[in-house]
Amino acid sequence: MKILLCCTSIQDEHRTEDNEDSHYPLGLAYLQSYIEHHRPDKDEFRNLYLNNVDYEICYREIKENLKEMDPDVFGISIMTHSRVSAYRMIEYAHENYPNTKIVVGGMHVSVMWRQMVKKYPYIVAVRGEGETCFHDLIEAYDNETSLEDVKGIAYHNGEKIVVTAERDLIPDIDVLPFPKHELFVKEGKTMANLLTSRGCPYKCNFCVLDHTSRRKVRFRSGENIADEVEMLLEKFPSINAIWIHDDAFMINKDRTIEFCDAIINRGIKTSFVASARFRPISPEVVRKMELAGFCHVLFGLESGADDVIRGMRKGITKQHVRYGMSLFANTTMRATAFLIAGLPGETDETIEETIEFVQEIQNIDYLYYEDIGISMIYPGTEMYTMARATGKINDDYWLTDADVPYYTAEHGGVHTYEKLLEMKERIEEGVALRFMLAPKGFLYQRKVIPSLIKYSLLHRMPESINDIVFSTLAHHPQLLKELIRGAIIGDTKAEITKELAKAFERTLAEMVMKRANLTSETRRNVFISQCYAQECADDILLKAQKQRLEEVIYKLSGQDDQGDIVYDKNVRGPASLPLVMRTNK
Ligand code: B12
Ligand code: SF4
Repeated sequence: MKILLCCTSIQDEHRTEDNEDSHYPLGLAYLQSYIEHHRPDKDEFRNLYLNNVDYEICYREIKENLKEMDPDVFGISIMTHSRVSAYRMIEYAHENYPNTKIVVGGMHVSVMWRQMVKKYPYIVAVRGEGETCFHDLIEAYDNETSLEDVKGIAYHNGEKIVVTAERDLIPDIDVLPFPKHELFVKEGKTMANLLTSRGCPYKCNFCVLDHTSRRKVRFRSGENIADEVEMLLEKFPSINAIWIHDDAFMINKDRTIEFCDAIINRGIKTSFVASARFRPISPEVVRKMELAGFCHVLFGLESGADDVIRGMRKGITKQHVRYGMSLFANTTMRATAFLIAGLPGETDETIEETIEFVQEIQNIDYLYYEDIGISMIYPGTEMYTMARATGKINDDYWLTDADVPYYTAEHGGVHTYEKLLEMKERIEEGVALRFMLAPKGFLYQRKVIPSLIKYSLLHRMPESINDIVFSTLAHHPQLLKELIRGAIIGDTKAEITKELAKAFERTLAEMVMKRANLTSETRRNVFISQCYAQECADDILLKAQKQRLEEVIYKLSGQDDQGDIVYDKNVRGPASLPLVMRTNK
């Protein structure tokens, strides 16, 4: 069969710009590899990753591929943020390719399948995990057998919506063939994505993940994951980091250790990044992760206010966070956090509590926020149920082309959008920008300078930051001219933003040194070299990890059993640069 798979544009302001070296849809990569594995040489595939391109490009790509391929099956992966572009393509395919079967799946469909089949009675919706279901569906199409026997789907039979029996989750996910990374990992790409487990036992009030995994956690074995990692590094030599996208990567300590051990024992040398929870955590887990090459862990903190944390049901307390951060403070790994402004229970006081708490944590180990979101309502979440109970939003909302709504009073939340934005900006200023003018904060946050500038030109920023942007522009009239030109024609060249970022950084660095009283030549030089070191952080991190692994391998080989590798906090470099110390000997 000819199968065209795709995911479509995410709504404008949530799109990331670079599609080339970004994350990619493992779900689609898993679907294709599963079918190719179980129906060898039977099908012809095309698989398009279009989340991060604008609507016009997305539509053009899909139309061209439909035309060239004239597929038997057109499958679309849909997130709530990409549903509108998906709707357009469903309509287009139905109108222009009436013989093509349209199948939809993904997070949004797993929740809203009934409404979708009602809206488009000619589609088939796959509910939840897709590999075995999509396979059985393709078989049914190929053999022209009834869809009624395909568990886990919903469709319209001309009279009514048919909902087939629920499909069991794949019990042992080690049996799945590795996802087809090569569809999305092109030459020169530096980051690959990986799933080591599926599912999360929690149900945070803003999260929708239980709809695909039903709160059951399934782990891959350490050896099976290590096989995939080895394959990735061998096949794509440009990769220097692997990003783990599990729903709850560190949820089981023994399992995390098993995974790390498999990586360490095989001497695999790469960096890992993972999203994670602050609980469960232990010194041993953290130590093993560091030895395995983890360089960055992104925690879901969301709020630093007791009431909001309790309300979101993440199962963590501030004490867990303090403990987790103290374990990271002695390592070379960077820990950052996601924060959300405006979750249920948010008030001016809880915002202050969050700022105070993050500042407290920053004294344990500098915690930079990964993103400060404004709480949004996704169907299938507890927040949506709360909002729906007010009568201000209902299931029909998702059938319209309206943007995914923020949790505002207008949609059943509490605050206005302006208030939520103000809350977000207060957190931003309290936990980040205020520190931007202190040496430590500056070093940590240099990577955000380009977005800071963009943001500063578009939004209200703390005076100090705006002043620096404007004084930088005043000293660089050519850049200012280019910026104005770019704004007029709606196309600012990337080099201009980069150059401006550099100039801004120099002005900012001067200001930081002045404020921190780094006046002597020596102190200035130390700071400047710290900035330089930060620029080389990735390189240094990789080298340090290599060195560390060599030590581990040395230790594992039995020649050295006299003590642990420990890191001396006092000799850590600026911005958490790894200075590996051997002690205990
Ligand atoms: C990697 C990732 C991305 C990537 C790639 C997206 C993609 N298309 O896969 C990118 C970076 C583009 C992305 C973007 C966003 N993401 Co995202 N992302 C993820 C993440 C962490 C992993 C996705 C993944 O690989 N899952 C594993 C695979 C195996 O599962 P799957 O994709 O669901 O696919 C399976 C089934 O759903 C089904 N299936 C899927 N598609 C199809 C299609 C067909 C035809 C069939 C039959 C079956 C099928 O079969 C697959 C195999 O079992 C998930 C969280 C998670 N753990 O799922 C969030 C998640 C999908 N993202 C989410 C969100 C909200 C976003 C944003 C829109 C956030 C925002 N507010 O800005 C952003 C966009 C902006 C930005 N700045 O990046 C939400 C989606 C919620 C929703 N209701 O849609 C999730 C669930 C996170 C969460 N906990 O809320 N994301
Ligand atoms: S812990 Fe993470 S994955 Fe689990 S429910 Fe909460 S936000 Fe979702």
